[in-house]
Amino acid sequence: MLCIVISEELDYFWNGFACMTRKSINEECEESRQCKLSLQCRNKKCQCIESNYWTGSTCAERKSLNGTCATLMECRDTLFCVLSICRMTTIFGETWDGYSCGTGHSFNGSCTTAADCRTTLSCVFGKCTCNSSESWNGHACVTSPRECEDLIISISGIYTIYPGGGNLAVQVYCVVEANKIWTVIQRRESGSVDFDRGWNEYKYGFGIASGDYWLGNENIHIMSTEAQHEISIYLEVSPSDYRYANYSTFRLGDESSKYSLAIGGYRGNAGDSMTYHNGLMFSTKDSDHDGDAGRNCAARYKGGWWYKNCYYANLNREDSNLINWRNYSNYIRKTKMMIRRK
Ligand SMILES: [Ca+2]
Repeated sequence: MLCIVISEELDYFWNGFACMTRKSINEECEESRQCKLSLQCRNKKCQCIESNYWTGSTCAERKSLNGTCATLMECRDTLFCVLSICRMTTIFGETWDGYSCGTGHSFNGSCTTAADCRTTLSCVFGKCTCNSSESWNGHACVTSPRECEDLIISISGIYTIYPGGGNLAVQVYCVVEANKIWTVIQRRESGSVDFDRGWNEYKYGFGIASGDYWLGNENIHIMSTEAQHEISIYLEVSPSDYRYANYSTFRLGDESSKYSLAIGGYRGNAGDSMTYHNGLMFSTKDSDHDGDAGRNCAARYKGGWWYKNCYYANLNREDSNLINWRNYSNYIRKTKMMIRRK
């Protein structure tokens, strides 16, 4: 266990039995933690991500137009290292679009036909744009990632997804854990975002992907009805006291159903506090669809949720800083709700 504590982050990783040396560029791998930091395991080899090059000891960002360079490798694709500067080719008509050299206008540039646009772009209503199932990643149109699982990633972090494959870009936190990629729909860690919000804010989402947020009932509905999803709920009282509740079924109805919840198939070590909420409608302080005729549960506990009379679990509760999970604790400090396709 010593290598985990002392130098897991540096040159070694724990393979379940022993400390193993992290692998270098182009060495064979099965997952990214086997590779040296800054390398990712892609096509079973430790590699730099596409926009980077290997310096001999680490991955570094390729230089943009007019950046200093020693070799061609250090310049972005389509640039050449000439007299120690990354320069454009001299092919007539090429321009720099902020990412690479090429002919034609970049994304959102004006056009009459697709020939006026960079490759992969179409000309729609006089503007260079991607077709509806694709999105612009800064240099090309690519199939829109509908949720985190569609991204080619090996590190947890903030990424852009397009729920339902539409044009609406949403920043989201993706968790990569044990070879599974999850889309975080709810996160409370810093306590800096107020969860006592109204119907429309819960509908469209609030907060920030780098901190606390609610992804939005509309996005969650779209994602969870496109394909069958499971959910993993993380609950933390303190760094040494945390639990999981996983459910093999998770789906949110549309707005006309008041984003009603379908959840079931519990497993975990937090106890099952969500099955109580199965089949219930979402309520907010300004839109009461709970199972309690005498009061407005969302107003009482300050947070939107699938209330009945009123709850067993209440992870959006703002009242008195008491985030609740009946079978575990009333003093939860951090929560994360994340989903993936089954
Ligand atoms: Ca009520």
